[in-house]
Amino acid sequence: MITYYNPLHARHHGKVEMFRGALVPCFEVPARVDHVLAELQSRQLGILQPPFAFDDALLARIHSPRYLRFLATAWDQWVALDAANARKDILPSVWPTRTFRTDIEPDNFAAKMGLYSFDAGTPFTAGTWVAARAGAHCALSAAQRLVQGDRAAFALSRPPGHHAGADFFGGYCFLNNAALAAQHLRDAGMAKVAVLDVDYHHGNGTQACFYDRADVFFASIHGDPRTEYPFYLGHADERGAGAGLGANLNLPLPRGTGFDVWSQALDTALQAIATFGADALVVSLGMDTFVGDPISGFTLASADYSAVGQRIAAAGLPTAFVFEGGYAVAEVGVNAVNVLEGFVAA
Ligand code: SP5
Ligand code: ZN
Repeated sequence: MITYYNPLHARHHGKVEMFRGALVPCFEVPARVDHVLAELQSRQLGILQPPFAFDDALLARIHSPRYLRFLATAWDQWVALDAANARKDILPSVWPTRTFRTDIEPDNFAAKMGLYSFDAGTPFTAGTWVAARAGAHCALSAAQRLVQGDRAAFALSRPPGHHAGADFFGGYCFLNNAALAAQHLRDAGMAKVAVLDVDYHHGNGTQACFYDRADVFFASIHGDPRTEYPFYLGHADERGAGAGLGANLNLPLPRGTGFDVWSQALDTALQAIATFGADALVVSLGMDTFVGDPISGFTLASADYSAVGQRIAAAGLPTAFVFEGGYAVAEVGVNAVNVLEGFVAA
């Protein structure tokens, strides 16, 4: 399977995130992608190719211009405040919640950070923009591969993307790689595209990007937002709005869910995608459903991921896999490549 690997991913390397009143080491680390790359190479599964050259204007098909301008300049703004800032990550500390205005971009840098984010767990570092931008180009390239007729392609990148919305970052995500891939497939002439999000966490950003659209179906299997991050979206009654009513499917499951029940949800999602009549599929491939994941609550085993790949392949659609979460670092390579190998074998 052609794999678009983001060689700049390690430029995004957050030091700490806020957790229970303390700054703790980041879970979303460069080694995650290194392990997937090593496993692809040892099984001779991924054929690495450099991404296509894309105009950054494609990023604006999903993200707002002012948000993109902020991401591109945030680090320089931060260091301009105080040269000593160059040794620290940026974390937001103030947010415009209900009743505040978001139409005016403040001049104050901390206020801008809050305007464009939704949690304090997503540090912005010196290389965040460079890494996220290159990763988005990998996701666009995987989509382009499908346009050219390939059965499947893989975007191996970080930071992940599915929590990022049109104009906000959070949940370790800055640019919504899966949404960009889906939009690129639409722009290339595929009439109907589906996004299947199997990350442990609800893909709130992707859902929000397509919630009122009938041309992109979003299906997600995730921890119940009543107890699980990102908390404020991902309930079963969110079925889409306006023209998009019926084109959003959330399958929240309780902490502790194992493969028996999880795989039934997968079949439900794939059936809905078939009924929708998608021409292509984007998979938000989060591996944090693994039993050993340090921040998640499902109990899938490494061997289960081969079956996941097989079932996705059985949908018979051109499929772009986009790497998302998964924080059991030592196992994330085996688990992700099990999905891909299961897909290829099917
Ligand atoms: C892409 C992705 O998977 N993003 C997930 C972001 C989750 N951020 C919140 C993490 C909360 C950490 N909770 C630690 C529980 C340790 N028992
Ligand atoms: Zn996740």
